Parts: sequence; C-alpha cells; structure tokens
Amino acid sequence: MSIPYRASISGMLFHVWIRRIAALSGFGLVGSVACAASIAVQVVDAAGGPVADSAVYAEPASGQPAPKPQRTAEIEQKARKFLPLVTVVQTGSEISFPNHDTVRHHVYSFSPAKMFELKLYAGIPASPVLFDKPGTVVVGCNIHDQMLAYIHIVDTPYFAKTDAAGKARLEGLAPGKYRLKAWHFNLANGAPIPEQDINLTGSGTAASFKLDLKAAAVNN
Ligand SMILES: [Cu+2]
Repeated sequence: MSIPYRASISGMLFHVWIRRIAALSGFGLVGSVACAASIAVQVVDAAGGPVADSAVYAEPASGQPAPKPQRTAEIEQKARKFLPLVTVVQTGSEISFPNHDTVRHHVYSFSPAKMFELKLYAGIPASPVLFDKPGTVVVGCNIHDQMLAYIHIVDTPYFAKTDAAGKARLEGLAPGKYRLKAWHFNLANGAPIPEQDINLTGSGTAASFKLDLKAAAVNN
C-alpha cells in the first residue's frame, strides 16, 4: 500500500519488458543454466493431509553447491504478529525485521544457530541480521509473548516452502545426486529431519514426504 500508484505501474511495465526480452533472447531469467532440472515435492502429515510451511531443500550429495547470489528476506511485524511465520534462507543471508505496528517490538532469539536481539524499536532497524550458520532459529518478542516466527537456514541455494496444498518446487538444479530434506517446526523436538536421496536426471522428478508432526501449538 505504501508503493505510489505510478511506481507500481512502471514496476509492472518493467517486468513485462524484462519478460519480453527474456522471451526474445530465448533465455529464461533464472533457468539460463543448461539442463536445469526441478523437483516437485509433496509434503503430507501422518493422516495424509497437506502440510504447509514446510522447508524443502536439496543438498548436493558431493561437492559444494553452486554459489548463487544470496537472497535477502524480510520478517515484518504487523498486528502484533511476525509475517511470515516461516522463513527459509540460505546460510549467509540477511533478514530485516521492519516493524509496521504502532507499538514497539523487542525482537530476539536464544537459538544456538543465531542468538540476537533487536532492542525495543519502531520502524525499520538500522541493519538486517546475518544468519551465518545452518539450523533453526525461533524468534520471539520480549513484549508480546504470543509473537512467534521460525527461520530455517539451509546450506544450499535449492530450497522452497510448501504452500497450503503441501506442495513446493525446487528449480534450477543441475542433474546429479542430492539429499532432499523436509523440515517443519512441528517435527518432534530432537527428531532427525526426514531426508531421502534423489538421483536427478533429465528435466526433473517428483518426491513426497510423510511427516510425523506433534500437535500444532502455533498462536499465529
Ligand atoms: Cu512485540
């Protein structure tokens, strides 16, 4: 809503223009790597129902993942909630925490993967927070106990988050062997992250996970 009408229109035109350039030149913007493949993933719970907000990611089985530009992310505070509830980023990414409420928040985490604190603030903090270790970071607010967010940091550029139908798609992978994982914040504490080996050939494959989740205890 804060984007001026004129700016959003020119933004749309810019996207159309970029797409046209991409189409004319015969290259996709992201998929310009030859033979890039995809993995379509379905995540369900023990009863077979779709699991949303699951982090799905593929770690190359050998060697380092191809370096990719780090994507930055944003977790906003709005109506005394963190949005989104779950964020997935590659190790080394920065996340900003803009406060769009009229009340101040005090954002913190005690998780070993990243202990940090953004002391009572309004508006946009001066600098984003760097997440430089893989793992799960549970974020809270010191003032509003019900506020909760999860960050899952992964050592690969190939990740996605499942939608309401429990589906996610990993794109732009080179053919080869991968370890495919599916994390969810309601996995039992200390339970290993479910994984499966994938041998990716051709243009892509499909995979599914059945997660054993504890009862949802989310206040969002
Ligand atoms: Cu708060």
